Amino acid sequence: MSEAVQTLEGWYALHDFRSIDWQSWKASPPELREQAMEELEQFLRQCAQAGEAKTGSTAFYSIVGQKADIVFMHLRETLDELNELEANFQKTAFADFTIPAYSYVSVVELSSYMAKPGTNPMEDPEIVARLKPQLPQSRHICFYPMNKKRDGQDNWYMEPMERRREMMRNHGLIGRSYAGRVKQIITGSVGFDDWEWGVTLFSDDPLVFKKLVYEMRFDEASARYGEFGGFYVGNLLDKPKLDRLFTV
Ligand code: 76R
Repeated sequence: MSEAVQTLEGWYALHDFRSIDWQSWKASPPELREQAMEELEQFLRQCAQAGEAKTGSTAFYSIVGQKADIVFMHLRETLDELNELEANFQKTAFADFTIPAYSYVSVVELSSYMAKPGTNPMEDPEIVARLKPQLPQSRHICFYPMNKKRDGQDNWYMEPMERRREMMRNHGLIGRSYAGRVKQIITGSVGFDDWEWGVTLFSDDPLVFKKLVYEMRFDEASARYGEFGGFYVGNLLDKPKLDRLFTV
């Protein structure tokens, strides 16, 4: 049996994708729409409080294309809190105008392929900050789930530790060449959701997503072993954009 890599886990993650029921939105009276927007903003303010208290973080983006219209990405200390957030949102008047489109449950994960031996990673403030990250307010988000292949000769989980470490080193080198232009959050979802990892990228330039993901396709860890689900890409929903989006 190949040796399993040790992983460190941080905050639990929920990516909650919704579509807007535009027909109902356009047909509803202005007072109801106003009430809905107020309750959405109140929900977002509650979410922001977790960030201020450093007990979590929430990002809110619009999604381009027909897979969904908006996404909340929540990071919290427990799965229970994620459940509560889901319910709190459902209780808002705004939620009545949304249709669930997709969701993803995972936990922020760092693997130890590159860990320095003999050190306690939980004593390293940099590592703790990566396990409990404040989500950036970058202009764009990109999310997709992925697996490492288990198919005949191409079985990641049968590769010896040293081979996987070597491949992850090369993967990390490509990633690092994008430092400052992209922030990546890898969340593990084995046992939680339909794929093995969620990949969430933040950048001010959407072309960085395309170039990074493309370059990685040529790297063995992705070229031989990467299997990918649907890609979701979108734009930061700040207050002016939010108002513009829902004005009819
Ligand atoms: O933690 C580290 O920084 C060490 C290096 C590293 C690991 C162990 C690293 C760096 N990643 C690691 C693990 Mn990654 N990553 C992805 C994708 O589209 C694709 O082909 C792959 C999707 C991207 C875009 C990306 C970006 N990474 C992982 C794992 C877990 C594998 C396992 O445990 O078996 C997955 C699934 C994964 C996928 N990675 C980086 C990046 C970037 C930008 C970096 C550099 C980070 C930095 O140094 O700041």
